Amino acid sequence: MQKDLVIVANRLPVDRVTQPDGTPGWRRSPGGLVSAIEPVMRANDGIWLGWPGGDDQDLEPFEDDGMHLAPIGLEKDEIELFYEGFSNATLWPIYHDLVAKPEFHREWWDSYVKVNEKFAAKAASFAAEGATVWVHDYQLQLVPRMLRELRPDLRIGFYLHIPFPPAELFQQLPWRRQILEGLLGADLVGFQLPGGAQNFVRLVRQRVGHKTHRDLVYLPDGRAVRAAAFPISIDARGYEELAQKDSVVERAAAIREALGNPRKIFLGIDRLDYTKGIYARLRAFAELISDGRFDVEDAVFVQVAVPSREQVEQYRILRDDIERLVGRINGDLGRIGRPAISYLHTSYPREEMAALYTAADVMVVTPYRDGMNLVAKEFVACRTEDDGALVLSEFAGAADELRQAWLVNPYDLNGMKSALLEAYNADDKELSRRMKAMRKTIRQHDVAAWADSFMSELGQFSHSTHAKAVRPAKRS
Ligand code: GDG
Repeated sequence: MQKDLVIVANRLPVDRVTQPDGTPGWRRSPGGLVSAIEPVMRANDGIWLGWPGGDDQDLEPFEDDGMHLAPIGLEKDEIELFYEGFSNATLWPIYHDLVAKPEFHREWWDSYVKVNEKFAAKAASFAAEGATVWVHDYQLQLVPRMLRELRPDLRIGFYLHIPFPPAELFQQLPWRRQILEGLLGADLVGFQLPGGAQNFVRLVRQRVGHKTHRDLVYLPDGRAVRAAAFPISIDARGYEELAQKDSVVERAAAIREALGNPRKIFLGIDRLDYTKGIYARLRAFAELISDGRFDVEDAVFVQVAVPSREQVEQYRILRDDIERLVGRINGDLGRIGRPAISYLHTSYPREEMAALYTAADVMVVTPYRDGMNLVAKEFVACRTEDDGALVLSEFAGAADELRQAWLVNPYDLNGMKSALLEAYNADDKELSRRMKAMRKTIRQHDVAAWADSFMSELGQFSHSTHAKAVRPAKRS
């Protein structure tokens, strides 16, 4: 089964589930990436390769709702060394400003190389002559070069979903050169922001010694690699429609009611990750109550912390820290039936997410560093009445586009307190002016535009006389 378009990502867009009759099956995992890439895949009869989660080994390619998917199994030790280790405890902290201390272990690196080889070999076997392969994210940075060696005829794109760090941090990586060379196997390397692309080009010049000019890297073999920004987005129209569904509107009212109809609801929704700044934002909110600026009768903070990477030590410590803080704040400041913080350690269906976005008055997104942050964009898309306030970290990629948010430095507690207070007190006219502008931006730059611009840029490259043009997605 050879295809003209191959998507390679760490995860498949489905999760393994046990069906009501006890047999194993698949459930589509929600998310912007799937809705962005699905139409391109359909238009090009593509296939998506990735790990389905778990340690099942002998899974065959299959079709799910018209999409071709090929599972790549990871062994138990690979999950521990490649995924939890090198990907999530070495690369993730280095690429996020050292918010946590990265660990360097040679056996983690060895496993990273081995798993990247496995993904590259699988991609090579599914790609037709002159096919386009789009590799995703920090877990697979060596795949472009490995794949290029196996299949020089392919057109290869790579997209990094997280920030690409400045040279001063990246240089700490004992395997920095191999990673840069791995990425240079691609024709087009995409980043969230122009700064990431610039960091990459500068590092390639300094560390690998290739000639560069603006966003181009010239390789000794005559190839040129382009590094550019393609800020990812969401299915804005899909969220708008969801937020207007009767069931969602009713559910939003029920949520407000269940919280005791306070004057203002603050909302945070994040994967439980130390980059997201959950702890500091809850402290800022609690201080506003103890300072007498908010009253628990008038204001409540709903924090949804979606379980994430629970096998990694730092994530377990973070969970304990946050839960201790929430307990202390509620114990000190709450009243009967009126906790200051309503804390939920769980994940929700998309409809419930939309109801929360609609029910909230002030959305608080304060990561220390974030590639983009789709939650901020989803909140904006759901505010079809042009109301609601967004408090957004300057260090989230989304801050480049959502300039009308209350932008904050998440390390500055007093600054965050002022922004929360201003957002709480803003009048309707001010809120509407800001939200209108943000909604316009999100509608114009949606995820379909993101995927189309990456694919059409990648379509400029060709290494084979058989190379096929990538067809743009047919969108409704
Ligand atoms: C990485 C980068 C970049 C969350 N909880 C639930 C749920 N979600 C969905 C959200 C949103 C997505 O997950 C989270 O995306 P973010 O962008 O906020 O954050 P990361 O997971 O860290 O993603 C990030 C992104 O990749 C894309 O390139 O923006 O910077 O770190 O779509 O809605 N969805 C459902 N239930 C939940 O409980 N259904």
